[in-house]
Amino acid sequence: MVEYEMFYSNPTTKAKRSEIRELLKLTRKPEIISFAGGLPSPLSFPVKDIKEICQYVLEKDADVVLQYGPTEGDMSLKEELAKWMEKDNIRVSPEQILITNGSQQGLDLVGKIFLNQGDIIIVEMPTYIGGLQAFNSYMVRMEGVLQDDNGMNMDLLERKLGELKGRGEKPKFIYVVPDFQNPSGVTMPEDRRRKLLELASEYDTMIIEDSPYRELRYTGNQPPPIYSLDTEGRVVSMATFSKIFCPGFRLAWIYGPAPLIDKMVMAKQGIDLCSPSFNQAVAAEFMRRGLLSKHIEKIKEMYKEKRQLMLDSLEKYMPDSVSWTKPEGGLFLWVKLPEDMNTVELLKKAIENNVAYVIGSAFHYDGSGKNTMRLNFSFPSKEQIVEGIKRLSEVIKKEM
Ligand code: PMP
Ligand code: G9A
Repeated sequence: MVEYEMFYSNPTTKAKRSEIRELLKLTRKPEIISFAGGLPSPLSFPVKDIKEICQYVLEKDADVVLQYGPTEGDMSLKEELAKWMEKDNIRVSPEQILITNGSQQGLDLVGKIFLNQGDIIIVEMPTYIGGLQAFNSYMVRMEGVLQDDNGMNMDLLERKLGELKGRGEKPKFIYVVPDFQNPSGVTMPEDRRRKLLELASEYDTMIIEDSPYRELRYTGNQPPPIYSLDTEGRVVSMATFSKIFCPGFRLAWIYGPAPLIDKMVMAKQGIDLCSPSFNQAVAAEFMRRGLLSKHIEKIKEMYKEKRQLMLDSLEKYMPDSVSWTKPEGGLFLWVKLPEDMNTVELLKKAIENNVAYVIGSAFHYDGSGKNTMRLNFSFPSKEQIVEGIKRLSEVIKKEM
């Protein structure tokens, strides 16, 4: 027998499975009501338009759309994206955009161009599990900064940066999900975004702004993207088609200072040569026809109702000692149980009762947050939201 362990690289030896990806297998069972995965509602997929556009691009451009494409991404898609982002005061040339296979690849590319083993990065507590997984594969040291209802706490960040400086260390970057964060659902207001930029400048570090949910605002006003406030070239940002179109296309884009995008292009060449030409052509045509903004309006209507229903159901069924965030957009909210409760233990019971969530500790680089959980409200139907929250509340009450 071959002892494979002897051959593995250090990152592979250290690697852990994603709790979400594992849970997704389980929640495919039809009897389980899943608040786990961050999946769009399948009812939101614009199937008819996609069918028609597939036919159109094949008839018009089969020789191009079925061929390899440039690593940088399809120019007509990048032009559409540059135009699209102008509404948020983001001014980028197509050369500053790289098309990726989901933002998940963007996170890996950021890791590839910036991270050496042992480097320090700063993450939110809690933060997106896929970010932790991507950056952990570069064997970095993570430092966490707690969030409050307005995202990463800037006083704590300042203290952390000061502490690190005192030890002669500088983080490579600060990773934030500023809009309807995954997992907490909270949004960073403009003054915090400005403070974050100020601190990044003072301590000479970079900011990675990961924003898959910005377009999905159901109430309140949108603060400007961090990228749009940056005057020094310290921000690399990413956005994705996954939550506003369909994740099965695996299409996203990363944008930032041209020299950094150029390094990421080289890194991507060694990974997959290019993102799928066909998917890019369909997405570009979807945008060209003005369908993306119409589609977003439609899904916002859908998710706005679901969010409200989940908030109302929590209010109605949860015991008083349980609290949760009230996100103004996105796909998630974050539930806190009393300190002495453990959502890892509770998950087995929840699943026995046919309801699932993601344990909060999965979103903490240090495994803390044992009394927290993330709930998704976009994927379940309205009936499932009410019934699932009822089931979950019963499981929690029994455990108290
Ligand atoms: N970043 C964040 C914060 C996310 O929530 C997700 C998806 N859940 C991703 C990145 C990856 O998305 P995708 O690869 O589908 O674009
Ligand atoms: O891993 C996936 O399927 C994407 C969803 C991410 C999430 O649930 O945060």
